[in-house]
Amino acid sequence: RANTIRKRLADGKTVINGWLSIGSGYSAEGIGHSGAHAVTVDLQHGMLDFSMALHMLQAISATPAMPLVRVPSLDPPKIMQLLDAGAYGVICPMISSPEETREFVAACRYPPQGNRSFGPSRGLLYGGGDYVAKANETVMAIPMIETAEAVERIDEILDVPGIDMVYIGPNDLAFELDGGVSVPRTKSEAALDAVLKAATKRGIPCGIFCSGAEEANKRIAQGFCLVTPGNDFAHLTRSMKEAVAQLVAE
Ligand code: 3PY
Ligand code: MG
Repeated sequence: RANTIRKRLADGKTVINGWLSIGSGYSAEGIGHSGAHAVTVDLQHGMLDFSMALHMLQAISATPAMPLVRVPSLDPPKIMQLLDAGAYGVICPMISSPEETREFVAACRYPPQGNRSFGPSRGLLYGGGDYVAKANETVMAIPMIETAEAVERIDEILDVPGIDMVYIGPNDLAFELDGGVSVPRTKSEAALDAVLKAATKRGIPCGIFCSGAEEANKRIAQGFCLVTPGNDFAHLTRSMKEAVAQLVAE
């Protein structure tokens, strides 16, 4: 099975990415049918673990969306297990150096390009019989840029072969560069724009987490190729609040 995110990016099209923090196969399946091109199961900040992520990846398989995961940290065995569970791309938080980038990319690739261990499990069920042969060109390695050090070392990071995209965490970056998330984001906004330009110049697509559709549209106009227009919990609670506010009730 081809990774349709790669095709959209190659065609210069935007990728809309759903974001799952609620541990539920049912809601993963619903978000997968929302029209989003990709859906990310978040094992860093989401309220879920590996066994729930497995069910969610199975649920996403029943939809047109491509299954991605965000791992909790740069932990190669965990990354490999989630790839074996059928993730077609891995977003890895807090990547700050070329050394970490190399370790991350290697975990996503079978030898000789990397050191992913053999045991494709569900990757075969989702990907098909040629999964292993094609895995290195199917699976996407997506380091997150969200630390001051990563911004400083962005050229060295982008020089590491095999990066398929970089994904910006604007909130951690605001903590690092502006000293908070509820303060003017002058430095982090300038930094993330510089990262976007550096990546784009090298032909590396750049994605970003957004609070909702309005911000996502601005990021698309800014030049981002993949946007996450808010997570599942935000959408659920926002629309319930709107419904409650509309009710005519004593
Ligand atoms: C951040 O904004 O730091 C993120 O990691 C978004 O998920
Ligand atoms: Mg973050």
